[in-house]
Amino acid sequence: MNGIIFFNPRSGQYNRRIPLSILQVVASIQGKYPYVIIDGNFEKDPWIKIENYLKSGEFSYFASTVMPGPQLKQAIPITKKIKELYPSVINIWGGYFASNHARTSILSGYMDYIIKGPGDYAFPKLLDALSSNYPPDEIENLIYIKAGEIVSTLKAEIPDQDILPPLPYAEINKFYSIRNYIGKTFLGSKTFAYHSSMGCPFTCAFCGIVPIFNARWKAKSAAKMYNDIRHLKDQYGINAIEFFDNNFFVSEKRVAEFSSLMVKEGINWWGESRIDTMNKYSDKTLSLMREAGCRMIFFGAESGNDELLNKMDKGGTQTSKLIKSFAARMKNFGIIPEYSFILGFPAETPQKVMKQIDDDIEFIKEIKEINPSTEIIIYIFSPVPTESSELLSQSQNLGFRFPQNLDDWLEPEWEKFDTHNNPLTPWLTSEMVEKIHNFETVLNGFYPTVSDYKLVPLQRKMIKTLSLFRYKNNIFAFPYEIKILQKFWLKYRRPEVEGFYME
Ligand code: B12
Repeated sequence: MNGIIFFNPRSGQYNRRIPLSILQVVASIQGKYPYVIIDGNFEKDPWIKIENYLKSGEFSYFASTVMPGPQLKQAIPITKKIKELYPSVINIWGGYFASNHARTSILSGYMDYIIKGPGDYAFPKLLDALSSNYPPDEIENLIYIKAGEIVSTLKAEIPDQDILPPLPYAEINKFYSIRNYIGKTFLGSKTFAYHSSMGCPFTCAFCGIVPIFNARWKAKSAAKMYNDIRHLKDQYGINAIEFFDNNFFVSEKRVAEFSSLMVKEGINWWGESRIDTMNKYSDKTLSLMREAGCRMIFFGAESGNDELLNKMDKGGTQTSKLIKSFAARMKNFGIIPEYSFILGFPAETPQKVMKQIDDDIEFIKEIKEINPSTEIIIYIFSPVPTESSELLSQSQNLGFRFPQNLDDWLEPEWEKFDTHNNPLTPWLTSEMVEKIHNFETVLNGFYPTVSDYKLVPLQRKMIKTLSLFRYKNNIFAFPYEIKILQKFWLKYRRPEVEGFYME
């Protein structure tokens, strides 16, 4: 009896992306420990299955992945209940929330160990130590309590991604048909998720991955990726891929090599990049990427305010001028730029906070003038626990504090915080948040996203016509007519919270 219950908490209403976080950890213990997988996205009440497994007495470990936001609503109460009802079971958390809020999490007493960062080596080593009763002190990426003190072991190098064991797709099929995780998006009828690299070479002060990877990045080779994707195509008929990497396009050489391999595969793909990185790509590489199926790329544009870009340590050579010129350049290659903006940064006075918001609204409209096909994603700034950044210290000077108790994260205001929807930071008034949301409504009315492919041309035309006067004249207040149509007629789906619309 040393079975593991792996848990992927529900992450919203619609999400059915394959839980790569869990699958990659499963791969690290494949054949060594018995296990079951529970995906909260497919369970009305996951506790029923979890308790049945626990009652069997065959399971010693509960291992959950925990991202910020909705996943906490299942991860916290279930982990707490296991500790209360099955105290001999060892609870282990991993993932971005557990890593970034390790102290608050481990002090809750609900989990025994936290894996901070990649778990590919740390997790199997921890199980080996626990099942052979030797201390886990030498195991890297580990956080736990010992003699009342929090122990945080050394941070390990990012594993070589090419030598990691293959993901056990056939295994998850035993628990949930893999067909559940393959769906129609605007990219293709059989869209699947793939992760080819860990980390990111940059240290943007608003990004939750920085405290974990500190500007380190490691990736699979183009050949390895291509072979994996060929396998998915042959095995499951995949014709579209969402690359879930934090920064897929770091290396032009890797992307060019991969693209030349993908040219004849008829697979469309999407991934995340930086504007200044990709602006260094040659026209030849950008054309090859398009030919190879690259349809849209997510870019962290963040703001048209150069002072803010500096304050958020965006680094590199990203400026408002480059953000604009790059949007124009992308028109030549038929690849849709998906620009993500963050509004609502702290500033000395409310007037300055509102001016930053107004300026970025104007900047976004300018980008749409330059390249109307640019997709716009809008988030509202919510601080992340970086070691130290001007942005975090300014936020704290203005009174911002993270919850001190794990259960506090279950309060509704903190879920909205995590989803960057309405973070209620001390410098943001409801009037400011409303303005951002109302602008977003009018913008999405005038320029509905291509990713919501269920919209028919007539619907797009009508909502655009209806939004024209407001959009052109910056009349964003109380856009109820657009909201009602988006909600009840279009059932409009924005990609921000749960990814691209998938059927
Ligand atoms: C897929 C994804 C989603 C999917 C859901 C995935 C799911 N689990 O069901 C969707 C689209 C729903 C989603 C939503 C959100 N997401 Co998201 N998401 C991702 C993404 C792109 C990929 C995650 C993944 O599969 N990675 C691949 C795996 C292999 O890597 P990994 O998760 O790091 O796992 C390794 C380690 O972390 C560790 N580990 C992880 N879990 C566990 C568990 C155990 C037991 C152990 C031992 C180890 C372990 O070991 C693994 C192997 O090394 C990441 C970015 C990224 N590249 O990771 C963002 C990311 C996790 N998301 C993020 C955010 C902010 C959100 C949202 C809050 C955004 C929003 N505004 O609403 C929402 C949350 C709302 C919601 N609906 O849940 C942030 C979190 C940053 C932070 N502040 O902590 C990330 C990092 C993106 C970013 N760069 O900012 N997301």
